[in-house]
Amino acid sequence: MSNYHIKHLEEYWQVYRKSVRNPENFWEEIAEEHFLWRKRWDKVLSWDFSKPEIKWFEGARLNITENCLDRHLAVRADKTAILFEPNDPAKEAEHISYRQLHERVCRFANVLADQGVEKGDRVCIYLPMIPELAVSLLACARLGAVHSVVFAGFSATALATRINDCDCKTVICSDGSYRGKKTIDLKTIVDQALEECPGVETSLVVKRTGGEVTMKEGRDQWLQPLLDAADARREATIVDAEDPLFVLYTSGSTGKPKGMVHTTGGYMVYTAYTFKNAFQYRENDVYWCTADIGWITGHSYIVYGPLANGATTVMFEGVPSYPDYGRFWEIVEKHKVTQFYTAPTAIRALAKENLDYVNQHDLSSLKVLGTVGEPINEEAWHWYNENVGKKNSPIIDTWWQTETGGIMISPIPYSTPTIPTFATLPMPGVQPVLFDENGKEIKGNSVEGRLAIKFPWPSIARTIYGNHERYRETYFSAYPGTYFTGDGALRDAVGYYRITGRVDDVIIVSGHNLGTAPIEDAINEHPAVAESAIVGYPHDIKGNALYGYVTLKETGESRDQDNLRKEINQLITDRIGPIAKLQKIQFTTGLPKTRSGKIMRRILRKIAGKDTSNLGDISTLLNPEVVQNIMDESLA
Ligand code: 6R9
Repeated sequence: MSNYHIKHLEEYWQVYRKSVRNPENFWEEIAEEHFLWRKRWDKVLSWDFSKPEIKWFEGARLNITENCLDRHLAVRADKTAILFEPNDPAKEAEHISYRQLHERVCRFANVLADQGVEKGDRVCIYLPMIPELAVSLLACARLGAVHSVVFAGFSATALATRINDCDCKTVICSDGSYRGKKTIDLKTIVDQALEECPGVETSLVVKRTGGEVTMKEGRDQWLQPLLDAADARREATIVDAEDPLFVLYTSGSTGKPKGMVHTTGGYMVYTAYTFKNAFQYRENDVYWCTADIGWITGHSYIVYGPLANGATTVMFEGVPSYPDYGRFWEIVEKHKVTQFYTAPTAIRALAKENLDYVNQHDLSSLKVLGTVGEPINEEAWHWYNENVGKKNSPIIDTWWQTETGGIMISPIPYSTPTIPTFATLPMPGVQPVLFDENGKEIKGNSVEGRLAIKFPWPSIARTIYGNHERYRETYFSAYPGTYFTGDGALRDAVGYYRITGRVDDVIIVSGHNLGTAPIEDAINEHPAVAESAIVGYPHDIKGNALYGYVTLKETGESRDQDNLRKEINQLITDRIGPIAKLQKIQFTTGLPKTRSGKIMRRILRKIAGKDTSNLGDISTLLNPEVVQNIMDESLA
């Protein structure tokens, strides 16, 4: 167990040095000691970042659900695996034990198998944060089927694109969902999406709200009767370590979303190891991550990482503001939560409210506080530290990505001294490097550059579904021989990392990655729009908000601009989802462009952020006069 649980900084450095000296040995020891393999690997790692090709634990055979469920039955069958806290605070929380979860997963897997789902098939899951969501991921994994979860806030068009991109024949959805006071009619969104998805043969519908739905004959079936009739046992399908476990979409700076493919063995080892260490997880802890399972954070740190460790993982259906802004803290108190993991945007939103919402609750059970998704600003960090942690719970600012599968840079709580806004030190086995704009590595400390990783770790995504060339181009071409993250970072005098934000056209709004290109495409569909450009600008709660510059085909004098703004945001809501709506829309007579026709977003970003004192070099602009017009009419 020695290298599984890090207990102090000196030990961190020992483990880290060892992990970098010989990563294969390091991960092999962990894989050997802590997991159930049906067959041992022939080779720990083979890799070539130029192809790119990465294989961990090649030749090994396993099923991840045996690791997350079956093996716990002998030692903790009656322990709560999932603690489900419903949207409605008046309703009882549901404690699902390992035994019960195992049974529910087996039944669900049998239902999927009856519907013809086989190893390797992709299954789309579009569900709210209810236990069936976690169960459906595991049921797919039980069969060796590949889940593709789509966050249930995405629109019908966005859902259809994702279903078609990885050819799902089966969709798991619900009639509706509860979010605070609202009830959302999810089935109608699915029905709309499926009109564009000729390949979908079956949809299984979970009854959650009891709202009225239309069930399409021959395609849609209620899930519950099928579960009731299914056998409660199901042998796990044994797969190769490098067989895909899931596809999860993330925004790119251009083009359609990228279906990141994660495989089984390495993903399991890395998420389990990082869960245990980054959260200093112990057997009787109650761990809560507030993310949605529709994002990577939920996959790795609500489902797989915690369950592989036999942990109790809280799943919360609702929102932080319902019935009031004390909901998170009420849940922490009620379930005596020990590790709490959330996003900076949630912290900022709660910090705006009356402190009584926090102080009314006993938060003394907390031992570790985590954040993820975007850089945390200093003010939010201090608020979290003082009011939630009472300066007694270390904050782990965890940096990672959908592509990395697990936490890459993070303090080890109670070992690594923390500094606000610093993600601090790499996890064992992770080798960060910084590059300058000319592609030269920046060595030494007190430096800033673009963040890349120079050696594979077990949970790195292996490809983009159906587009390996795009995978190579996006991540392995900028700095040959390394994985490029798309983020900027600085390394301080002692070697701590601080992530400074995206260096590409991805904008992080309330922790959600949004590519500018698909939003601009949606806007440009409006018949009155000639052209548009989206940039991010600083926002108190969301971190960044979206500012859209839109030029119209005819000058807008005669048009009702407010109405146009509404129509544009409606188009974005329909094509992508409400998370991508623009906070501000400015109609302009033109967009600043280089002679080669590229929009100079750098300038637009400065204007949107009210930072116009130094616009930098605008001499390469084809139309410098529009810059003054845009500034004069700026909404900022
Ligand atoms: C896990 C997750 C990835 C992007 C990433 C970076 C930003 C995530 C961060 C952070 C600063 C942190 N990001 N964690 N930036 N500090 N602790 O969020 O995955 O949705 O793919 O987003 O989020 O810019 O590149 P994903």
